[in-house]
Amino acid sequence: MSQEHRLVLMAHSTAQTPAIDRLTFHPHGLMMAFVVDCCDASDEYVSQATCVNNCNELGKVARVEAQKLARLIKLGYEMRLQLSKKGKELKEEKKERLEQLEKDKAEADSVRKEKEALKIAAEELENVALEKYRKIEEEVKRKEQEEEKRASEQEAFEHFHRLDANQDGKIQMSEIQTQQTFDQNKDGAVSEDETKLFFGSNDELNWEDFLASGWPRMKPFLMLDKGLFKPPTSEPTLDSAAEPVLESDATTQEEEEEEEQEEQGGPEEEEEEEEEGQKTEKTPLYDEETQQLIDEASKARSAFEEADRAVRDVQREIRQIQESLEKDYGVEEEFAPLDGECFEYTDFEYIYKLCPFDQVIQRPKSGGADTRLGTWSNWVGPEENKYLEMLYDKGQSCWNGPQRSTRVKMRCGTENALTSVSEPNRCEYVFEFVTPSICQLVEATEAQGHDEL
Ligand code: MAN
Repeated sequence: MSQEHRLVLMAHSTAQTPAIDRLTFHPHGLMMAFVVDCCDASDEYVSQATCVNNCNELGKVARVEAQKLARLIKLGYEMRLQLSKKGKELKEEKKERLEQLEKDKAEADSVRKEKEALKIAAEELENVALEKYRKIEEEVKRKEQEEEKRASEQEAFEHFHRLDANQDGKIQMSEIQTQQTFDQNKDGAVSEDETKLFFGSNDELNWEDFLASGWPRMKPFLMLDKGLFKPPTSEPTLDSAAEPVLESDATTQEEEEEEEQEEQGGPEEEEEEEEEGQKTEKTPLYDEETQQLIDEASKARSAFEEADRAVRDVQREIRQIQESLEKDYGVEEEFAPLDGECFEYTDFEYIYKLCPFDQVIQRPKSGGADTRLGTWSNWVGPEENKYLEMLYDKGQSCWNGPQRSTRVKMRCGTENALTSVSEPNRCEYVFEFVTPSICQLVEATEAQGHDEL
């Protein structure tokens, strides 16, 4: 092989798997050299290539680099030991906390049970005391509904008489046609077709038909009109409003509208006043004993809710700790301190956020919603060291594609950092994460890639 380009691996994170395998020096990673190898040149003779034996230079460069890397790896490894120690401590703390929480849970359960019994008892007493008030309330409500019905009929009655211009007790189409309000297409005239909506198959409407079908259909037109005009300046009485209004041909549209407004404004205001009067009547004032029972029941309810919340809080914490204890933080717990931290990497378009053992997020720099690129699944590195790669899956679905997922390749380094992000396939992301947690010491000879030296 002539001018053989050989990757000289300076260090291994494990004997088998290169942790530092990039062609460039990365601030967070470790270095790897790209060497034109004519050292010894015995293999180059085969291809008869011109090659100067550069063993000495290569040896020097390689030795310096190897020493540098060996130092970094050693430092990384020492950090890993610390992280592992911390991870083991965290695990112990979690176990202790879990034990405590199990006890707290038993206690919280019994408090909750006690508070529940007190609440049930207090509510029973409250219920009995409130029963008589409920009957009063029902009666008030019934009266209110009756009153509403009466007021609505009264309003319909007033309009019936107003529209019944010839006062024959029936409303004819011609009487409706004088009312501009019903000019639906606004062509200046109320056509027969436009009146049909109110008459259905009838030629005229008597009071019963008007109340049952004509009025409910007319009311929206009158209300719409009402909203268009100025509110009345004088307050008409119920009596004057109830009087049927005979409209002469000479009445201008404006006058008609004003009259209409006055007619409708009067009774409605009266209704409001009546309602207000009923409101005070509606809220029953409880007698002292009942009020006391209500207060006691309220207190018992609050105490129960508090106890219930306490149980749920303990349960939540137990679940979180159990989930955490089930996570694989490495054989020596060396990855445990990463849980709870997040690391960012910014490219042209996005800020990527890796929260180890939790989730991966993509945030557009220009603003907008985050996209979940996956949640923690498991370690998926090669058989000899599964801790070299993490998988985050079940992320947000890709348009017309799979659910997003992210693989995180772990590199040895002396600090934790997300050092690169790529999307080799649409919605499949590959991150590189540098961490001391993956650093492992190797024999000095293994760190020398150049076997000829
Ligand atoms: C977004 C981002 C990209 C992804 C496309 C797929 O723009 O999540 O990373 O490739 O959606 O449609």
